[in-house]
Amino acid sequence: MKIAEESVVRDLSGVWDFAFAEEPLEKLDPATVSFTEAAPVPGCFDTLPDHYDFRGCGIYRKRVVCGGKVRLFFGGITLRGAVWFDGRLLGFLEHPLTPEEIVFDAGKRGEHTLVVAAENLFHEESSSQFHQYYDYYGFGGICREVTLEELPDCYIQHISVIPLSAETGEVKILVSLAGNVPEKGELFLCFDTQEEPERIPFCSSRMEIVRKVPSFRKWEMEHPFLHSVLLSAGKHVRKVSFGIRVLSWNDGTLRINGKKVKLIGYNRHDSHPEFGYAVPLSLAASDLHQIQAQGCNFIRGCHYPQSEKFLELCDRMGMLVWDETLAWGNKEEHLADPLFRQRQKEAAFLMVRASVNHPSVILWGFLNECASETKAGYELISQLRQTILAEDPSRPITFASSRGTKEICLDLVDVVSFNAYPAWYLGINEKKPFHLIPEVFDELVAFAEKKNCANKPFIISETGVAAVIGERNGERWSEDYQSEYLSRVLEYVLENEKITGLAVWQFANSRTYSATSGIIVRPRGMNNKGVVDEYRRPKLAWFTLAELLKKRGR
Ligand code: ADA
Repeated sequence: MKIAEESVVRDLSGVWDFAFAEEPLEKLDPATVSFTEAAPVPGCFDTLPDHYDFRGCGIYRKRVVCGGKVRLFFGGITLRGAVWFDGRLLGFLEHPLTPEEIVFDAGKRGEHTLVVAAENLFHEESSSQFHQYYDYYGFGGICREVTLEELPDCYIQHISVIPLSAETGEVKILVSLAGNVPEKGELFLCFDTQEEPERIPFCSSRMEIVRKVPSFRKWEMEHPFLHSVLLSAGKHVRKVSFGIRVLSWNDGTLRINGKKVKLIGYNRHDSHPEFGYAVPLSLAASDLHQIQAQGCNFIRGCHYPQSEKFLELCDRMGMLVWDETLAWGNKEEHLADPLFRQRQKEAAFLMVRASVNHPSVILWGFLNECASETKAGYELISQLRQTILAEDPSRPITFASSRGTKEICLDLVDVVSFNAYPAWYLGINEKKPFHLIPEVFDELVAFAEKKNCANKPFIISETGVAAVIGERNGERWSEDYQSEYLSRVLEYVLENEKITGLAVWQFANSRTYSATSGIIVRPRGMNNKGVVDEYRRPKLAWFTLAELLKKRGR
């Protein structure tokens, strides 16, 4: 017996009708908008010549043929979104660059009008999820894919596959059904390595199924083998891919299928001056290939959830990823704000839900460099930990701290991660304060040990210095200074058993703003700490690190 093919999910990418308005989302009435332009989806409207750097709302319209119950999926909208169907407001999308979906009744099958507005205005109240001061540019648009699926009465809402054993191939499959779920029914399940599907009776909308994948192969960095499982409930059929790899992290190291790994790689913004956050998949693939060919195995996806397609590439290539919710340097008043908290928890839930089946994701993170030395920080971090654990207990949890020895949340993480910039923000009165590298990092390792974290892996989640391409005078801002600094950091990490990972800040220069509080800190409106520039032209450090990694057999 064969089970039916996967249900059709339509990708709505392409050219949409477009209009720009200065009003905020709440004031928009799509009925009064005249759509005189066209714009690409995915795309960021403020990278297009006619609307370059504009702040307001990009309003996108598409006619779609559908009916009945419909699921609209948005891979990532910035900075906020709203969705109308035939003029009816379906809801707001409040989580920038985070996968969100809306299920609604589309009425009679036929042609309908879908309008999606993406607003890139800054809101400075403490509940806001994207503040102007964040050190990455607030591009606006429908940055990632939009898909549409017509759903049957009872449908599969979510499937997560948690690998339990890399020895036996045992996995736990969590399935949730939604819509008009019958009191009793039957589910069909079929792994890619199975001939005949298995019938599984159900009497609830949530099921937990533990099975051994027949004739399984492990997912390993060198052999990233993927399995899939097809599930059908009535007329709805969904398939998900997953990998069989088990993580462990309780002896001060990180292990994949029992093997110790040293994480070496980069922070990478999924952004580009010409595309904003709508980075073409081929560019992402080229970045990953370069990084892997250099001898690295690790990407910290800073500072927002990574797209499904990016993670799929990483799954296939055997790259390891730290995935985190969108945030940056949030202050105590943000962390204490009930709405900010609620949205961060929703964002963590949405991120884990969307990406839980990607074997490449080996760490969940959130709240980069927040006020984690405060009580409000402690409370929110603890709540985020609970939110993530409830969805996925199989991966370690971390966040990048910039609070040094003032940090108070280390008991809430599985992996200790610190961002530190010796030789850039520190030692500014010295010409080459490279002696600070071991001093600063040894102190942080000792601090973590003192806080009873010796059994937790330790990661340098950011370190780097800026270099303006072409500048070769050996001083700060030059390629030589960056090259020397990063090669010393890399040697230090490779030599040091206590350090499990390094994510250099950063792979490519990324767009931000020139000034913070009126002081010019980011020449050209770029964060210039990339080892390649924003167009991926390598700086000296790129070659130095490649050589060093090669010499170390990586
Ligand atoms: C921080 C932050 C990064 C970037 C970096 C820098 O550590 O997490 O996003 O802003 O500093 O370049 O200063």
